[in-house]
Amino acid sequence: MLESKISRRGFIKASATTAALASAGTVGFQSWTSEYVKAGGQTKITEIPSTCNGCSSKCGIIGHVKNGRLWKLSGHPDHPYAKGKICARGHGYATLVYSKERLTQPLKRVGSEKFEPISWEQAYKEIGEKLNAIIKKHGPEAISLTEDPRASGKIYSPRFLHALGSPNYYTHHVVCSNSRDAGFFHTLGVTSTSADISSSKYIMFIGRSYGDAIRPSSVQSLVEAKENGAKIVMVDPRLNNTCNLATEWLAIRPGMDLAMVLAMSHVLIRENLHDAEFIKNYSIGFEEYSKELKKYTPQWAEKLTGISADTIERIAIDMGKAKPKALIEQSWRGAFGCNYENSTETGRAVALFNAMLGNIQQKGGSIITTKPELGKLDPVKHPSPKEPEFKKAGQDEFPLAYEEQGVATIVAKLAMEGKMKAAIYNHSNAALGYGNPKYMKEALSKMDLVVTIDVQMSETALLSDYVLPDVTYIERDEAVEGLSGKTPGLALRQQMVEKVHPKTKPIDIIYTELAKACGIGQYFNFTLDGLNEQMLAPTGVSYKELREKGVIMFEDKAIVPGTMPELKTPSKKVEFYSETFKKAGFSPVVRWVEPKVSPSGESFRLITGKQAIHSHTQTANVPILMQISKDYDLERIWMNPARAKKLGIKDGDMVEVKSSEATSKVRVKVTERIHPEAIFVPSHYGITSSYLKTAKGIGFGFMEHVPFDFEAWSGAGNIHEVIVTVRKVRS
Ligand SMILES: Nc1nc2c(c(=O)[nH]1)N[C@H]1C(S)=C(S)[C@@H](COP(=O)(O)OP(=O)(O)OC[C@H]3O[C@@H](n4cnc5c(=O)[nH]c(N)nc54)[C@H](O)[C@@H]3O)O[C@H]1N2
Ligand SMILES: Nc1nc2c(c(=O)[nH]1)N[C@H]1C(S)=C(S)[C@@H](COP(=O)(O)OP(=O)(O)OC[C@H]3O[C@@H](n4cnc5c(=O)[nH]c(N)nc54)[C@H](O)[C@@H]3O)O[C@H]1N2
Ligand code: SF4
Ligand SMILES: [Mo]
Repeated sequence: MLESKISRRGFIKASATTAALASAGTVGFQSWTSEYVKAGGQTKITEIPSTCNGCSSKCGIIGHVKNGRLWKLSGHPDHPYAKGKICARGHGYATLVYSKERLTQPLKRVGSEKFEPISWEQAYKEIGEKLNAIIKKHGPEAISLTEDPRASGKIYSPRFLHALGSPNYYTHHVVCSNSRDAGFFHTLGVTSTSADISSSKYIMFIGRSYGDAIRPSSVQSLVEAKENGAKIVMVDPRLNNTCNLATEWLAIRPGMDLAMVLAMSHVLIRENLHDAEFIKNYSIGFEEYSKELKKYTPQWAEKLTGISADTIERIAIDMGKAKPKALIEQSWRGAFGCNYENSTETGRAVALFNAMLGNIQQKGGSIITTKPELGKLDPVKHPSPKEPEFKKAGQDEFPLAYEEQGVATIVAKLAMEGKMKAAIYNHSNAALGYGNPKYMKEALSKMDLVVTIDVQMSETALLSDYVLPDVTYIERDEAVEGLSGKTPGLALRQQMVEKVHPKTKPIDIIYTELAKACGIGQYFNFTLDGLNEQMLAPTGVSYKELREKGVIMFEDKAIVPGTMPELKTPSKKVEFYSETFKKAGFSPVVRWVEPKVSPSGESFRLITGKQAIHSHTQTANVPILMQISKDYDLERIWMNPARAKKLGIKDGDMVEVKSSEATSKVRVKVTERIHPEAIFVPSHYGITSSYLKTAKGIGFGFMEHVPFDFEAWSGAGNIHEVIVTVRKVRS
């Protein structure tokens, strides 16, 4: 079996360089700021608590500001994700504020990739007129807005869109966790659980890598679990950088995780190791599911997964014995967030396996988190826009997708069909990262209006009619953020330095002013400070106090282990059998589903994942981070030596990667750390915007090879359903 063969040698080979990067504490910050900090005279240092924008974790940070310039950052000690530390991206990304390649003024497109600067007034006037003309001709349902939701965006963006009468608000989850979220939501009533890692005795990770896709506190909790003697099983076609902390690596065939979880569930019931009491009290439909599970034996799963039946049996039995301090971590994107036709069903099977262990709300188990009650704007003084009269586009096609997130790429499909006429992108590089870039480019070109709000000239901005320059997170205040977790809390992003470019504006101002130009200004008759005061009202925390502290946790409201909340599923219980799935035309109990495509002996499956020093496309142009990629050749694709040998490919060779969609050239890292069937493409290279000089041309554009597609259950992008061939070429 592959697992034992590669695991022993792979463990030894786990790269010291990348592991060191994963835990980097500081990046040389002083060197780049020193030229800005005026020497001599009085040095004034202020410390401002805020939140990082290096990735969606939004860890708490403290900005140390010297004479008005950002000097260094440290982790906020009270923030649950930071716990006093931030990662290398957190340090490096902050250099963006002083980058020479930022957007500095509003732009209007005047030709292919050609822009001219315009005033804010002109931008608002023209965008307002165009939006209103589209609404008049095609109705508000022809308008959409997509973003990576951050604290202010979450409030301002949907409000703006609803004021225009459109429900079409989308998030980036379509290429992140739409599948997992749909699977979990219809099973447990939440799109994700949290995991009480540090108290757990047996932890299985399925395609989730704390050591690469970093959140500082997650890494710390895993170290604690390891020190407490927990068993840590890593299921990944790749020996990722968390494997340094693992007790076992299972090099599964990509796309086959569902088979493994079904077989483990089969063993749990066969061995009578499931928590019958929990199942009786808190679930429905267990009988139907256990009947379905009879056929999913470990021997059946061995053929699909490449993991031996003995290993599957042993792990399921050991987890059953360790329950409730045993869990399959809820995962995020890697294995079943958005990748395969079977990903929603994998999400469901994982949630149900945890339920069978009875680990929900238990110490060392899965946690349904709690969040603080925040106030809303006073409805008399600040009336909310009416709920739009239409359903969000995509809801009919994908009724299982979590409604608040939607299926963002439906915008592109409808644009191709001539039904979507306007798209606003805020804090989103959808044209490069959400779907096949060629398809996205054509779709965007078919719309009457595309507006992008960004801090740099992203690929999406390049395809837009108007580009509006946001200030960076170092230069702005944002709305109050409610933190959900075992303990609920509050965090606040705050301005650290004066804005560097006078013509940039934060989105609360952009939406407020644009709303006026659209004739919907009455819905934005409040200030950000006023909003924050009202959001904080029910919490008993004053705005002044939150501004001073940056993070406030409500320890007295922490979840008490063992107390089961009422679930937000239709039955209010864990659903082993789902009427919702049945109504949507799917099997009400989880069944085995094949991935859409499979590699032959000659071809490979393309898979992707994070590197500790980059966040999607947004960090690629940060010189201090990209230099690490260059120094360690991190942009190379990974290939197994057995396959490389057959193809006459050696480490460092240049190869051509060919799929149904594209042909690319890139260098190879030949390593035993990858399953022979897979090619791993690190995220996120292949930047094509010529405005991003540091990043352009380095590495490989993964999404270029991904056919534009939707997973049938959740609408997710199916981004690992890609087959490629590889051959050696001259460099
Ligand atoms: N450094 C960094 N950290 C980040 C981010 C970032 O951009 N950069 N972004 C944040 C965001 S938005 C997200 S969603 C999370 C994502 O967090 P993760 O999901 O943990 O991150 P990924 O690296 O995308 O995927 C994790 C692992 O899944 C493996 N994998 C690929 N295919 C399969 C498969 O078929 N089966 C199994 N079992 N494993 C597979 C990959 O080899 C990879 O090691 O990271 C967050 N943290
Ligand atoms: N190959 C590959 N592709 C992936 C993934 C992968 O692992 N591999 N991961 C997927 C995942 S998990 C996710 S979540 C998505 C993420 O996809 P996106 O959410 O689109 O993330 P980015 O590609 O980083 O693009 C973010 C954009 O926001 C801009 N931005 C940054 N800061 C600000 C700001 O303060 N204000 C404004 N207005 N804009 C700002 C950036 O410049 C950038 O253009 O990518 C997915 N795509
Ligand atoms: S994990 Fe790193 S990049 Fe992400 S928010 Fe935290 S410190 Fe910033
Ligand atoms: Mo993500």
